[in-house]
Amino acid sequence: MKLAKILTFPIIGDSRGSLIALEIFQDIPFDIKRVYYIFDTLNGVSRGFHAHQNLKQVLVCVKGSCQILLDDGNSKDNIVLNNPHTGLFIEDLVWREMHDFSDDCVLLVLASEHYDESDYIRDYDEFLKITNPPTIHALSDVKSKNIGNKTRIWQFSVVMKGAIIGENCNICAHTLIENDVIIGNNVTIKSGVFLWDGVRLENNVFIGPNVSFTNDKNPRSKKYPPKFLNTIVKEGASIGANATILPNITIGKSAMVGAAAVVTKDVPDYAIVIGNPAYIKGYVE
Ligand code: T46
Repeated sequence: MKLAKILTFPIIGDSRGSLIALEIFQDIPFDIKRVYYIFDTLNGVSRGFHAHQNLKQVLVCVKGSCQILLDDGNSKDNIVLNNPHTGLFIEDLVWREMHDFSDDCVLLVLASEHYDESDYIRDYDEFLKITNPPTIHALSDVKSKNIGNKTRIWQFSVVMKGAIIGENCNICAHTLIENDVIIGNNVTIKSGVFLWDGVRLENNVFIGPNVSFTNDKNPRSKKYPPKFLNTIVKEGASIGANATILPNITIGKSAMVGAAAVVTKDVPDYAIVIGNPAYIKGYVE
């Protein structure tokens, strides 16, 4: 979707010159409560760097030129405003930056609300949180507040309070994530996977369906080790369906664990392991 909504205003011209009239709800798609203009901007200065929660505006460069960057948190658009008959309509929750003002630039702004500093979102990370919140299915039980932007958590998943999950992850239905678990960005966890205390998944890791993690070498009912052993899956590694990963193991960067493999020792970076016990069959390119 193109972010820039361009309005073209009719020019009423005669032998004396030109005139443009802007009427509410005819040329401007909202009730105008405020008008301001930006001019004499110093060379090399940029402005804006914020979004609004509830404010619609039309920007018209009535003299000179400037460049406007729009960003809705997912895509960006760059628009050059350089004439008085073009308006740029900016809706709520769009990050805007104004660059490259010409010396003679006069930027007229028509606004739908009175000035209200509390309506500004001036922090870009906060803006991304608002525009790209995690999607948490109503049928999941998610207690953690540490879940990154754009992450999706599906039905019948349980995520405990202490778990930390990065951005843009996909946590499929029927998964369990305990407290002492850290998951990076862009991680995929397929259904039937339980991540016990001590599991660490770095960015871009793929965990196939029903992969079994473990965190205790001598499990006995109601007897707990002082600390559960860590399992570390390094950046970009993939683990195939039904593989079993014994405790205290590191799976190296971009390594590939075959389906149903039983991993009993560390897997080097880029190694492909298969079988029970898993052995190195080769290396990924
Ligand atoms: C926007 C872009 C396109 C007021 O007191 N009343 C006002 O109506 C405005 C717009 C600003 N101010 C004060 C607030 C600041 O102390 O003027 C100062 C400069 O404002 P700001 O730094 O927000 O200016 P820009 O050029 O970065 O942004 C302005 C608008 O504020 C904003 O809503 O979308 O132009």
